[in-house]
Amino acid sequence: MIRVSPLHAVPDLPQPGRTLVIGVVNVTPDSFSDGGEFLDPAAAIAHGLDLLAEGADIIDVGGESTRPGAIRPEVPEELRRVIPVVGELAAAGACVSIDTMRAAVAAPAIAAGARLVNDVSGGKADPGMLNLVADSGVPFICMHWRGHSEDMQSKASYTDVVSEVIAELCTQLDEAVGAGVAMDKLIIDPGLGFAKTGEHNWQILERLEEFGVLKRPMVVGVSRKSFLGQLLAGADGSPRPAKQRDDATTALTTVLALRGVWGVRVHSVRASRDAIAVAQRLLSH
Ligand code: PMM
Repeated sequence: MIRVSPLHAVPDLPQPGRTLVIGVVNVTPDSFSDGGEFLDPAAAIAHGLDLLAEGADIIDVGGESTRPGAIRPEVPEELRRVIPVVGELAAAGACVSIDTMRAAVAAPAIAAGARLVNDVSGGKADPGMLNLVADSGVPFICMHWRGHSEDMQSKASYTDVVSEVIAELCTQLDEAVGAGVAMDKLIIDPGLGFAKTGEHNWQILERLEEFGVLKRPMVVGVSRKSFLGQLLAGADGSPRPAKQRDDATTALTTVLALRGVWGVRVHSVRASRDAIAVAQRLLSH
């Protein structure tokens, strides 16, 4: 079996000895699969508690949609969306991750109890982010990123997507370490769908073990993404709707767990836990 890298333990985060499940709570009006459902903080908190009960190891709370073409919220609006949700879920005992590209959101989120920063720009969108992460000492998900959602798909151009994403991630990791972030707190993410076509995503998934050269634990987010909608398109060519992509997400979760990824970021937590249990059983001998 080809493995990405051993299941690293990341300090200060859960260490269940299997691939972690990161449950998604999007407190946004416009995320592609659940936009508007959890914009009310009370609904978002209830959803986070449901995901916790289903077995999520980490709850990832985000207030900015990153769907292609999305318009960014102002900082006060992003704060209004996420801070009460982070605070309540942390108080309920959840390990909470804050999904933001802004230091001005990450800092109060950490103060409210977030234990991990998930920055889809990997520190590139906000010059203050890496210093904040270094100073606060929390682990950091460093995702491959080429630009904001409004025009990122125009940057989906590669000669060899896998080697270029690895090289660019390597630069992003160097920047983080240069800013003072401890190497053992860094988690990588290839950023599927971010400045990448469906074909690019599949090539990355096929060659995931090449990311082992970076020697960091890896998170992968495939859940309900549009390349699965394309794969499962109907006879008329129309993509499968986002909410009907969970079975394919679960199939990929099994593959990712067999390859030893550190974490999967998913909307459907129980199904992912089941898939990981199957993979774990197969890996145990
Ligand atoms: N994808 C989305 C949002 N945040 N974070 C990480 N680390 N990796 C991802 O792939 C990722 C992310 C977009 O998906 P959503 O709108 O369903 O949350």
